[in-house]
Amino acid sequence: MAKTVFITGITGQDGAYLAKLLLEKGYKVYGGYRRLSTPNFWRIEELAIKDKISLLEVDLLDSGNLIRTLNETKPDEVYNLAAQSFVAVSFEKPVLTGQVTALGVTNLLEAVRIVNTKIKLYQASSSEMFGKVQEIPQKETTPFYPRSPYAVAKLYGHWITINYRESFNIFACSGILFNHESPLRGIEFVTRKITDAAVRIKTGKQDCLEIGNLDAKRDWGFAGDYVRSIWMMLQQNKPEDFVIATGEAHSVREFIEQAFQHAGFYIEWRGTGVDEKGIDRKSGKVLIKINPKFFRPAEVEFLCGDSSRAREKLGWKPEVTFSELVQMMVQSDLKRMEKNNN
Ligand code: NDP
Ligand code: GDR
Repeated sequence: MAKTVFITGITGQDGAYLAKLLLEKGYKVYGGYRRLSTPNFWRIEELAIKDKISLLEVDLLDSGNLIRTLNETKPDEVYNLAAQSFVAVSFEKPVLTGQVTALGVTNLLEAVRIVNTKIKLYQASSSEMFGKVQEIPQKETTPFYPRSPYAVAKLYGHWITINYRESFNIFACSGILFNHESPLRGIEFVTRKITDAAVRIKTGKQDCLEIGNLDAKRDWGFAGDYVRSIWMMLQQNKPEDFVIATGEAHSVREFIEQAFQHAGFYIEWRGTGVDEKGIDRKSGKVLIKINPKFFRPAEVEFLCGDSSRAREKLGWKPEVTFSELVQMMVQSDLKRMEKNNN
């Protein structure tokens, strides 16, 4: 019989890719979205799956709403992808971030505990929990050192998931996913901000890109590859936590250089610190400027994961390389620009 799944955060990047994957696998998919004055379904529309998903208004902050949702949908698997997921905003809205990204997980776990402890649950943990890294590369046993209210909230979500697994025998897994990007990435995150700007500058719609810390390094993978891993985690015989990463770290600077190259610009760097600028070699124009407003009160300088456990036990590996990812994102933004002319 076809399995049923309930996904929180269906309007986000991972929600869209995961729903597509599970529909292809024959699941009946319920997707939870927050009520907004203007619906935010562009990702599931872009993947042409909106009509195949049963969409439900669900908020992680409302426990009764979650209990009723699980009672009505009777899922075999629940994927908790909803969160206040933007690290920079978490410094401005630390309480809201804690309510949604931390306590929201407990609300959902309680709903599982009350409705049916046989439901399998996935919790979206994050490499941000490693923060000021205590070991290179980071793996499941690396000690955590969160550096933002977001990361602190995710750490709570991570441990409460483990606690419910140990206390109530719930099949709950936590995936410690490193950064994963795609053409569906939110524009506020650095990769999509860069690819969107490169295309806008190329088409004369923007003068330059204002950016924060150029030297932060991340282990960037492709979201399509990463949602495969989270489904695999729930198909195991016993619940376990996994690090998911490519094992390669690249800087924001490198991401800019490659993205701008795909848009036809060769960036040369001049100056230092906040005065550093990225200049187009051909025209001499300044295309990249530093704006300290994009610096974080506490930064995560370097993340690079070791996903050996997932590769061995799940048989997972990433398919898309860093260069392919950058190219895919620029090309998709170019296409969007041509289509919408904006
Ligand atoms: P997005 O920011 O794209 O999506 C987050 C989703 O959460 C959106 O659908 C958002 O709804 C929803 N949401 C926010 N608040 C609530 C709430 N109170 N109740 C219900 N839904 C809510 O994130 P991603 O898809 O990139 O990430 C998915 C999950 O994985 C997140 O938990 C994120 O923290 C985590 N993660 C992501 C990584 C990445 O690199 N992408 C890496 C590691 C972890 P709306 O559209 O209305 O805002
Ligand atoms: P991150 O992603 O904080 O790693 O969290 P983000 O793309 O926001 O930042 C990555 C790095 O780039 C630096 N940076 C900038 N970031 C943004 N957004 N805007 C800028 O202008 C800019 N300039 C430099 C940042 O300082 C940082 O070092 C993402 C989210 O998806 C989380 O939800 C997830 O848990 C982690 O990835 C893994």
